[in-house]
Amino acid sequence: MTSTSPPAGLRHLHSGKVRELYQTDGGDLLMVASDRISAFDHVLSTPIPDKGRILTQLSLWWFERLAGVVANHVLSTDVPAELAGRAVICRKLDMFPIECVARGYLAGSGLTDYEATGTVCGVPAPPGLLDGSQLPEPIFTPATKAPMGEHDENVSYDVVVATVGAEPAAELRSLTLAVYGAARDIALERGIVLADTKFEFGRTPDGQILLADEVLTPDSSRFWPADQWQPGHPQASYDKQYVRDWLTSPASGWDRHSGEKPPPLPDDVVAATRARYVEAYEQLTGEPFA
Ligand code: Q0N
Repeated sequence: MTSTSPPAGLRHLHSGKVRELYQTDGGDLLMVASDRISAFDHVLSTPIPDKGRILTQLSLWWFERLAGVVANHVLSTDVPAELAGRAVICRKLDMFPIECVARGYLAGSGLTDYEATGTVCGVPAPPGLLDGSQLPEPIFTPATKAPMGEHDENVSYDVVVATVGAEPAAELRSLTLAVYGAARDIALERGIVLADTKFEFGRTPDGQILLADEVLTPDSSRFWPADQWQPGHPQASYDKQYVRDWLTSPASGWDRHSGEKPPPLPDDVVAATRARYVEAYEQLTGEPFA
């Protein structure tokens, strides 16, 4: 299922790389996950069958498991039949324009920053850490959303304070670290290292801060198989490794720095990638993906 035709009569509110948001007649939102996949900052032309359903169901599982730590924006999964399993009705919130990132391990832009400055996005870190090392304690490394196709920009905590105010900034940091810590413990029990993850929060009219968006999926997080975790080199991506390996191999004929669009994926890469999403779902939840 890959269709992104707008649900009948609903007002389109926001397009992400792989998700669409609509406003319902009642003023709530309909969030629809597609089967699209992105790699190297491109949305690929080949969908991954069931990806939208897998990530939606995984996010719902997490929301339930984390309900004691933070309330969330989900209202219902009662959606039009053609969107079954890959859409949710959620509360329309006043969103904080901040990507709330928690990092427990060194990777990605955190690693790049550490190697250049010895700090991780402005937060001091001890010397001697390697690619993939666990940090002494999880840190909050906020970012602001970049236009599509660009990387999010890491910002200092002071910028968060200047953007949302001191009290909300402290609450966002504290919630981000609390949710990350709870999710990291759950994931590790299932043999998965949750290296880092990104949350979005919004506020209700009465001032309550709720966890929004889709959470703790391979699209918003780095998951590493715990039994293969070994600091000192890049950890294999749980979900997109086959896609990245093929796109950077001579077989694809594509140069990621050419400015050209990536080519369509071969069937075996699609199948292996779908299997990785299913495996992430099943390993985390302990349930078969129906
Ligand atoms: C919403 N995005 C993704 C904030 C926007 N529950 C909600 N209510 C209102 N708006 C949104 C949600 C959700 N989920 C989420 N756009 C609108 C883009 N983010 C980027 C960071 O800043």
